[in-house]
Amino acid sequence: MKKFTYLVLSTLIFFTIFPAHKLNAENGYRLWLRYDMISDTGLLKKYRSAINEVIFEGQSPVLLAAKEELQCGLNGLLGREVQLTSELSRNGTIIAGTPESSGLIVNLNLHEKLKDLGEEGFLILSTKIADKTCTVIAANKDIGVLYGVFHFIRLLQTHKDILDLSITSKPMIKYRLLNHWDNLNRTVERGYAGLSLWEWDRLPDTVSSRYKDYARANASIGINGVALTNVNANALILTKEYLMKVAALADVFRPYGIKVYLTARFSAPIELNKLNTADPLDQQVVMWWKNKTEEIYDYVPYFGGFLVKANSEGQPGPQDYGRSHADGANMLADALAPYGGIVMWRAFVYDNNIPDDRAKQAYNEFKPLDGNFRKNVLTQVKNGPVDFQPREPFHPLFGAMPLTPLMMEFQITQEYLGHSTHLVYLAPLFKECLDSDTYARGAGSYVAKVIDGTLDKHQITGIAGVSNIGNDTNWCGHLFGQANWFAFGRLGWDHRITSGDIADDWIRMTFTNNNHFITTVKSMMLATREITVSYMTPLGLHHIMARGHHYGPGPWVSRGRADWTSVYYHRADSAGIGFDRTSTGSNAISQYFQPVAEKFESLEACPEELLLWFHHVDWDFKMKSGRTLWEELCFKYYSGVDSVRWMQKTWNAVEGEIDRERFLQVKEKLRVQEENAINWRNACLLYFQTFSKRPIPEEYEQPDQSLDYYINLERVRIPR
Ligand code: BDP
Repeated sequence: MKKFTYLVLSTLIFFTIFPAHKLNAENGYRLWLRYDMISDTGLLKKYRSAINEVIFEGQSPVLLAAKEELQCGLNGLLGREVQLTSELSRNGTIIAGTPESSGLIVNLNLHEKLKDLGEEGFLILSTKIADKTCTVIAANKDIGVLYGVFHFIRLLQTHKDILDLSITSKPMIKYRLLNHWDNLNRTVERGYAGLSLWEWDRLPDTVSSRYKDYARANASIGINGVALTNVNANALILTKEYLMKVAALADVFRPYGIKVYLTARFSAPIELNKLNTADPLDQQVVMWWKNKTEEIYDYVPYFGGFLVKANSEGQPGPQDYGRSHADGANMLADALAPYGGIVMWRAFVYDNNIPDDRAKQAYNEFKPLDGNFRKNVLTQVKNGPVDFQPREPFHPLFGAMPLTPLMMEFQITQEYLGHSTHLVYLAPLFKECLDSDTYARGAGSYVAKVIDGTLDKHQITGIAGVSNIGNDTNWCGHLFGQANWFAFGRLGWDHRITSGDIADDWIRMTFTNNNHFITTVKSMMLATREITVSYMTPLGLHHIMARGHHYGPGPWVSRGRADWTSVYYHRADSAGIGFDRTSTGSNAISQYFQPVAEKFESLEACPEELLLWFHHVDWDFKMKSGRTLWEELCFKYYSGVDSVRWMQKTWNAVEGEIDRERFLQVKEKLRVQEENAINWRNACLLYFQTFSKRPIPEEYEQPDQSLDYYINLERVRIPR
């Protein structure tokens, strides 16, 4: 008995000193939504005197979620219970709501200010009402209030001034989705963060509390849709049993403004109901999808629509019946239209049987279809013409289909960028594409303007990111993978924000507001994408990763279907290296508008970072640096490795400025990243050297293993 009392007492004392949430607080689970008390006492005092009470009327699920978040954020950050009240009686009152939900807000006559903010926008205003200082978070619709609340909390988390606010904000893109490539058996295609979050076997009876945290995280960065399932789709997701599970998830997401989308396997009518065709012009098939769609909306009234990969990499599609992508997309679009649903039809199509350059195939197939799609169809285009490489030029379809809304598809999961082991901040990659000028309607026709609809006046617009999320405690496998999820959401809301500003917010919210930490880590993050390009695929090289898993180097991959090999892409020979896509080669360059095409065509004008993407270049070609191409290649690979070592030093310099747990997690990953970068460098240079027949300049540390060693490593390596 004595022993028992002792145990209870000691447990009690333990948990008083270390509250439960603190115990596992720094394992990364909380992402950027960490609401610990502000440690800067001066600032805390300021905030405390500025925020006394909250008036938050309204009972809709979205408003209740917003209220809960605001309370939770304020209580945590201010380290005291913030009073909820219904009467305005004190200075420092936060008033949140819409003109419909809140009597105070309706009386403020915000009509003028709200009128351009649409359904999701919000305003945050410091003002005086009846002589009391107030902060108003107002929106036209409930969901705008939730977004406003998250914005306001972010201001506190990032230590911004909150006394004189006049903020209006609304998303630049309408559909902002995560695409989960999650299979029903919970494996995740190209997922490196554990299993799928969706516990299909337990749903709908057991609804994990994690789903709500996932929804909160998404809403906090403006994501308003999730495609739950792999684009390589399984028709079973469309059965009643699974739809009930989907409905349970949709119910959790709905208060956070998040719609659920499903991937539609084109042959589902055959597989599920034994129809003898899936021909999109067959009336039985048309009816099947109409009925199926109706059934889905019965279970999931807040359903968003279908994401489709068809006639690509072996997936079924309309071309199996001699029909076009437009025929297929339109058939689904007609089924969804009565409910306001959309079709996201992917343009990622290519066929090994077509001898043409793979980089050209999507354009060749889709451009002629411009104008043939229904109004509720978006064509979802990957950022580059091949496949999510560390660097690609922008996809030539951007700007080339003025009558069709094109949706951006980025890959957040790092399939070709070191999985969840390498620290690569992707905002600069996303921005590089969005900020590219297509010249489609003259100078200033940026990819971003194609995507946000302003270039060709499209109302429905979209952006998708292939998720890097799994059931690992820290969600993304690598703590810095969280920054890529965060950056994707923020850019979907407003693509004008800089990579640096996004990193700044993320670091402050995720780690600390300590200036030394922020400047040090931010400078590292901003450099990482270029560093990775340098040790993986410098100067426009691409798709030279190991076969299948794409983790390490595999420039020697040569067997099997041509467009899945590395030799197809780098084309190294005794004369030089690179894929000639100029008019003397595959002429992929002709798919770009002028003067972009002209620039890419010219060996002199082509940006060096894309040189080998577009040109087959002599080993002795003089680069801008004065080095030959071979020397430049060596220089890039070596500087890539050196830079990873710099990243390690940079990270070591912030030791002690954050919790040990997360510090060590990152440090360990950086160690592996250095090891991998050396492998990349040595493997690629030794392999390309068999063609160039030139030495690795002697000032560099020489590879200590043979090419065979690296080739063997590729075969045995199981990526972490
Ligand atoms: C490639 C991936 C493959 C995907 C495909 C796609 O290797 O797993 O299914 O893209 O986007 O990058 O459909």
